[in-house]
Amino acid sequence: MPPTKLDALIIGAGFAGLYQLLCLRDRQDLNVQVLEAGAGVGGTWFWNRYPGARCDSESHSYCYSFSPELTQEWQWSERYPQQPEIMRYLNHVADRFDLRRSIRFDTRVTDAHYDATENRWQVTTGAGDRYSVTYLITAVGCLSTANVPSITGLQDFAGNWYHTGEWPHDGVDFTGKRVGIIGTGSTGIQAIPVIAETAAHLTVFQRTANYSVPARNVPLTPEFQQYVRDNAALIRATMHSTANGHPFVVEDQSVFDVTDEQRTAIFEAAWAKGGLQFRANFRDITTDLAANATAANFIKAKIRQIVNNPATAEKLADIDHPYAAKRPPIDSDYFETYNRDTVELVDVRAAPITHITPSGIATANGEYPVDIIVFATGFDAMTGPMLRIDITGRDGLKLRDAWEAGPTNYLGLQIPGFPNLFTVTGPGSPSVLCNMPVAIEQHAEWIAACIAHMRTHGIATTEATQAAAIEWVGQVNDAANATLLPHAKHSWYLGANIPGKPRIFMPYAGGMARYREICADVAAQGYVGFTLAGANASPSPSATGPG
Ligand code: N01
Repeated sequence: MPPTKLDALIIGAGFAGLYQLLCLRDRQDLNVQVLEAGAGVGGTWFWNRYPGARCDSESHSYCYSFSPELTQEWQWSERYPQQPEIMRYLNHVADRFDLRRSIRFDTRVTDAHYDATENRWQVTTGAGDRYSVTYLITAVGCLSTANVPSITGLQDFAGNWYHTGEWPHDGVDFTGKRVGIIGTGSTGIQAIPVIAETAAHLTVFQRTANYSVPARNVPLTPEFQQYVRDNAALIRATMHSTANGHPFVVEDQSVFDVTDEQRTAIFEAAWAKGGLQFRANFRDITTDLAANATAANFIKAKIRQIVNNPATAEKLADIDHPYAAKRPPIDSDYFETYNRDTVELVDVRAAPITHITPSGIATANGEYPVDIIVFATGFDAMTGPMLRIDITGRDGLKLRDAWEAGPTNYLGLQIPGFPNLFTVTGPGSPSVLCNMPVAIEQHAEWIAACIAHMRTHGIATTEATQAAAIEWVGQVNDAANATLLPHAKHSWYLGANIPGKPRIFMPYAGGMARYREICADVAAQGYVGFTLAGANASPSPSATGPG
């Protein structure tokens, strides 16, 4: 069978793939297909069905904003949307815009290689189906490759074990079970209180203690829902003007502009309000160690106040990194959960996990019997979802070789040596440091505009130059170093959670608003930093990207 010929192929049907499809199929009338490994739309939300799975962005901002009609007709029920509600939303979007007819589900892309003679990408799926496409767009998500640590003995464990990112669709019944959960990142912090509600006993294996601020989730009032409808344009403008794409603005004051009493009052009010904007009360919490320490110490004091057992409180408050240097979790009764008689905290930094036995988890301090193990151990983030596809670019260059020392790309959008391959929210873009739908809409629109430009001007290939990519990686490093983010040595932002992964700060920390401007300038200057080639293409004005 000859391969199916398409203008564009999109890998993934999450937030990114759905909108990219709409941008290319409905606005440019291209022949587009989406291939999706899951049995339905949703991307990360299709797989992450663990107990307590909920978005930490507020619901009225964790959605598309490109369609005023969609915004007006959809109504969120809670301050933070739960996984099933996000799935209902994305299914609604798929139906409303008639996207499903262009998506093939249960179809995993295994291999994509660039054929220079035809200037096409040849794509193969797990079932052996082949596609030949002009533009290849990966919308594979940043956190879609589950990391199950290699711990000796897991294969002999007599009970069941699960990774939160590949959760069974019919759920897991913890009633009467002894459960062990490994990991206290955002996921573990969401799951632990919910699992503790039904488990007979829950043992939490903590390697790195973590900050968390109450989410204060509540049902949305009709007044707030009306406010969202009436102020959609303002909310969108705010999200587009801020560094992190959230609908709140970081206050332009230093923690040292106020007295100790005033600062405590501000932190108390933020703690009572809850949510990710805890860090937004002062401009220097994320950039200055001394300023950060005031927020960190406030949260540590809260932990000691909430947790009754002083030894447990000390383990929870013994945090080795600045606040928000790792992705800051928000929670519903996380620290309170340690006051249950049935919940136990084990410090596996002090006494590491040595192996798994048929009946439990063994540490240097002894064995903890469990019937179920939950791995809340995160993901091979950002590069993992790309590298598990065998991608080969120009002259046989494998992506895994091009990225051996860490991801090199330009604006997080294109990789030198991989013409006409575009990545949505790849490494080098703000993505995970931003409210994701905001980052995704900007990327999908930029990519669509680039493809439209190519078609209008008879350009056959667009490819990031090596010089622009190297310069951009420098900017990504500089942006990270201007913040406290690199101070968290065990962070997945740095690839530090995966043994052997190069330690490179992956997302762009310069802020979404700044990044949006840079990308717009690059396009306005005739795609500076990209080589545009083809019958009518004029050469790129400069080999390097924006300064
Ligand atoms: O994963 P993580 P996550 N032995 O990598 C521990 C997004 N998210 O799934 O810190 C013992 O943050 C590891 O310990 P350490 C969000 O962007 C979004 O929680 O490496 N422990 C850590 O405690 C988030 O940042 C939402 O020392 C081991 C934990 O496992 C990202 O997903 C909700 C270990 C992993 O934490 C990832 O969060 C939830 C081992 N061998 C998540 N290996 C939303 O709101 C790992 N750990 C949308």
